[in-house]
Amino acid sequence: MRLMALGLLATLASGYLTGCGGSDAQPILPQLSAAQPATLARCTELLSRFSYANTRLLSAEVVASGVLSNAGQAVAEHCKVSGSMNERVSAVDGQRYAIGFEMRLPKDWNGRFLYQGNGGTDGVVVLADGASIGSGGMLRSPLQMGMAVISSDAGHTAAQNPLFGIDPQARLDYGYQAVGTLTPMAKSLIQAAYGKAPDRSYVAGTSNGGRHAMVAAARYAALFDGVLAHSPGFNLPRAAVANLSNVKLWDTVATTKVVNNLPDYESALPASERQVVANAILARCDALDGLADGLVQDLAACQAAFDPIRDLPACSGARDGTCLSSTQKAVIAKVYGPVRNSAGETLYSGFPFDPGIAQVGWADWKFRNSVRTARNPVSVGYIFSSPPYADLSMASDTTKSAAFALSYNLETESAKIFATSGIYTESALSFMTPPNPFRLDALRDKGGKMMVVHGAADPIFSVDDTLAWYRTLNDGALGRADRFTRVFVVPGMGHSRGGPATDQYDAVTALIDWVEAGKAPERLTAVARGAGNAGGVNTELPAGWSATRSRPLCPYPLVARYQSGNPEVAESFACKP
Ligand SMILES: [Ca+2]
Repeated sequence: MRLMALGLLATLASGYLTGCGGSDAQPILPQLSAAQPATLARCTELLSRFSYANTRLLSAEVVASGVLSNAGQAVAEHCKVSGSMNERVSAVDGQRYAIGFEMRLPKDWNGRFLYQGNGGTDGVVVLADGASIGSGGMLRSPLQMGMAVISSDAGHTAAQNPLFGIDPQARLDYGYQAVGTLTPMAKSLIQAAYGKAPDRSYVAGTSNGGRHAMVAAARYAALFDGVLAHSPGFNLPRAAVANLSNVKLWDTVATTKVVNNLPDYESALPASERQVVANAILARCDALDGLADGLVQDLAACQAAFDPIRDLPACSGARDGTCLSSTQKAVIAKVYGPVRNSAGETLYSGFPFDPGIAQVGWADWKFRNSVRTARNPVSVGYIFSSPPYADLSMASDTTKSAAFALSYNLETESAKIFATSGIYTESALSFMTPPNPFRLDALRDKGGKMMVVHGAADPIFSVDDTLAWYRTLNDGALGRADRFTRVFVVPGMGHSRGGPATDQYDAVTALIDWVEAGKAPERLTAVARGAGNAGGVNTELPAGWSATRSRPLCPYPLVARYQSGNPEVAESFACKP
């Protein structure tokens, strides 16, 4: 009866369907039509003929086939357009700011637009081919697929990083306004170049780019039909503060605190000891998914099964790389737990235990970006705090930024990411995170779809934070958020890529199929980048894995469980509760 009703009502653009119980009302979601291809009508003429408010084009040139390549394959002929929007001089710091961008417009266009969100604190117009938006070694970039792609610096240059945070408007452009400013211009430029606007529009990125995508899903649903948030820095200021607050803990177990004249806490938990932790996690959790294969697919069961204090091997004497001191065990348990202030408020989610802790990137994020590089301190101090940190010198002095990290007072300083102050009229939480992340009604009701892909061993943005968000979103959607949003966890994968993981997959095509053909992604096929992989070899793969090992990535909360057959291929697994 319900299926019949669905069929009868399927042509309605909106409305609600109520089941027999009357409590599971679900909106009928419209099906968007597929994008239609077109051919580039003009390129170099755009420089003189394209006009848009507050926009200056700097160049428009034809890029011949083969000038660019990705994964060993030529990128076909396309038009590269560079320019900037909203050029201005800041009254706060006297700096010249603009939103710099490049667009790459394929000669043979598939009718789709992609806003490429970039990582870190932006400031760089990353090549606009879409190859950097997530997945290790993407075999076909969105530009190769035929999408028209824009990439931007989000309103400041590399030289202005991180002190652009002193300028309130530059903060807002970085947070969300660059996406909202550039996208209508980009669509107008596409109209000028092809004679029609894009049929379908997407936004995608990883890390901070994944954050851009999540923010766009909530703020700019009218502009986009599909959203791909990869390894999203969903609560980026909270994650940065949590990471800073852990520095004091690592400091208690670091045996060497300066390497090559720079602060470095690698000795707090070096690679050999991280492998000890990984082995202990595998011993408890690997087989919970039906196969001991070096991958923990059942992440939730693992968290219930693994206790770091009980399960990590304790040193009976000095640390020797095969065991952990009792202090280390306590620090690990604390670092994996949620960060709370003395009032008991959770500032950031905890992290799930996953054998991906063995990877190099884990250490980069947990240790080096707070003390060896200035990355974390300057982001918190200059961009996320209101008012910004007054002493500007730590932007160029790692000794000072490390001291900032070590003296960071969670109780007093973390309040500044929630605060406004004088000319800083939006808090970091306001400009960096989606305004209401649990209500994606506008995206849902237009027929839009969202996919999130996140590594289980991401050491800076916790997949637990992403999963908690999804559970709340799902509650608000009466348990059917999967009709418009799905989250895929990648076991073993670190931040954006790498680790002991199958980290190569094509989420872009899956998203397009969902948006334009109504084909919901029941699983993604992910491949380990072993020897000979065209997208680049992942050097962190365990020795025993097939070079072409594949696994399904399952929509949360389903888990890839081994069924029968060749343990190296995805077909031997099923997505199950
Ligand atoms: Ca397993």
